[in-house]
Amino acid sequence: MRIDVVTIFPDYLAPLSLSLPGKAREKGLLDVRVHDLRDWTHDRHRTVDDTPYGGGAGMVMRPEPWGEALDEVAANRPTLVFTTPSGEPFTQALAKELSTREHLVFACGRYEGIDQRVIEHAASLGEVREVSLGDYVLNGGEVAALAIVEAVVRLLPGFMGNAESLAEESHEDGLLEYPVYTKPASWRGLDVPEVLLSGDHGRIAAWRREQAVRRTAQRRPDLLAPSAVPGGGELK
Ligand code: 6GU
Repeated sequence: MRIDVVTIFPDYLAPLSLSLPGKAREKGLLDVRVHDLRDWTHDRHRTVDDTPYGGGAGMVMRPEPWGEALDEVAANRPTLVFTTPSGEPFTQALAKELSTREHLVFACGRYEGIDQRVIEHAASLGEVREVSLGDYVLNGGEVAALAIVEAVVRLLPGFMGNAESLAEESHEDGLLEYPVYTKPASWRGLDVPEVLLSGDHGRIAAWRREQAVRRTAQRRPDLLAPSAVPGGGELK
């Protein structure tokens, strides 16, 4: 997989060469490149933003540098991911979808966002996804791009050693994961649930399922309820 990230804070993306993505790079599964949007400006001050038409607070990212950057970086029909709090929510399902792509280009928005014509133009370069990490506001899309890359890269075939550890995770079956324990069996007066020491794999599986459902009902009832959200509330 090839990943390009365009940002005005390339240093923010330094963790991409560490940890999980770093491992995938070493294995030759992944080629990540980070680009400074200002390299596609032509004025002395390397300007990337201006005031919004129609008025209002904050600054909007100008279309010209983005247009030139994306034309260059997105030459071979990639999927283009614009990170924005007004995007579709990032989910494990979307991570899986993105993990099937040959080339991802991340465009990290800052300020109040990118001139909408850039997103329109990007649709002529490849598939466009506007993606949000969740219902809260970050200063920019860089942290979102980091999170998305990490979630996607660990799904690349040949990346994770243990396919089972992927299958058992939170969200893989539409439920949060059950609580986990390791040795010692008793610690500061707190005991590991007896069933987990029983060696009875049927009982253990049933207990884990029940715990997962209980935890999901408590913390994420939206995942259990048949809901108004398209595709929401189903268990796989
Ligand atoms: Cl992708 N960007 C920003 N700026 N804030 C966010 C976000 C993205 N996702 C959640 N909050």
